[in-house]
Amino acid sequence: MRSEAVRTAHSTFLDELAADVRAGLGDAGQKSLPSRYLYDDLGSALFEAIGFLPEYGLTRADERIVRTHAREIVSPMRGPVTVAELGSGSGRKTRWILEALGATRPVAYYPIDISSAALERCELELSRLSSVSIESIEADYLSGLSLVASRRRKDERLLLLFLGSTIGNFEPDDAAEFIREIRRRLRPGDGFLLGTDLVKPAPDLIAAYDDALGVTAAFDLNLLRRINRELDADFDLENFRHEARWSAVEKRVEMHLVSRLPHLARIPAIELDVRFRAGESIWTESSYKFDRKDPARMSKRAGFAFAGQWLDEDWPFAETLLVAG
Ligand code: AVI
Repeated sequence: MRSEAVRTAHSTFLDELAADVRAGLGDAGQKSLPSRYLYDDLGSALFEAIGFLPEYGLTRADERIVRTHAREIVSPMRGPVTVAELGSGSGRKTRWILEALGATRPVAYYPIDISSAALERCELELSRLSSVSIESIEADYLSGLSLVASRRRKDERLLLLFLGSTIGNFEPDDAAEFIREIRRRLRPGDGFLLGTDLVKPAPDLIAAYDDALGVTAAFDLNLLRRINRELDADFDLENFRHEARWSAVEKRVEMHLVSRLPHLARIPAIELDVRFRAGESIWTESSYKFDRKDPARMSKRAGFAFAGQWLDEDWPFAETLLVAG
């Protein structure tokens, strides 16, 4: 039964991947691929490694803020609390929030992720926390959140965590819609902790997304390797180089895979041949950066009120607490 469900899920995934690859590479104009496909098992491991790079301060800043201010962050949450997290990550940052809440009451924690490997890692990291019960939800963010919201008791508040500036990987309109969808699933008084990476000097941003060791380049190129594996394509990784670009106007870092020479790649599973000119790129990710006031502004329109903000000095980053109105 379970393996049947897994097979169905995998074929749905393949259909979506095939449609996205066709849409992104099949037409003239800027080629692109959705960044969510960066995270297969190897991609997720490479992203973990990125968090340790000296050039990429984001993950450490996010954890520093949560570690330093956990008690203040959870202080508006009175009574029984359920914590849900979109994207379980390694669980390292969440530990501080759960410890702060768990010091005074039992806490139920629901990490939500489409990757079972990520959920397992998170459970392992947090399994020894006393007074915290963990139940992993293997689902996309909004379905997982609906499930958690429907399960909690009437008297339980929900604290939703969306850390790591993953919101920055959404296009601005999609981010606004996503926050509205989140609000629809919450009740007045529920908390929403949103992590956002702030704008910083261009050279720091470029270095963060094009590190000297080449880990981010490997993370980016692995996307083509994944398409080779899943769709039987023949991308030659040697034909591409990774490039990070900063657009000050759009306030975003873009990751591109730039073709080094004119060539053709074949994707037989979708009967597509993709022609590249020298210098032509596949746009693989946008990472939007924010000003301090952006999180409250974006969330206000969705029905959240500002309840507090904590910043990191070393690597400009903001953790913003919002309360559903
Ligand atoms: C997951 N996300 C917030 C990362 C970011 O910084 O946009 C993904 C990443 N891409 C390259 N390095 C890290």
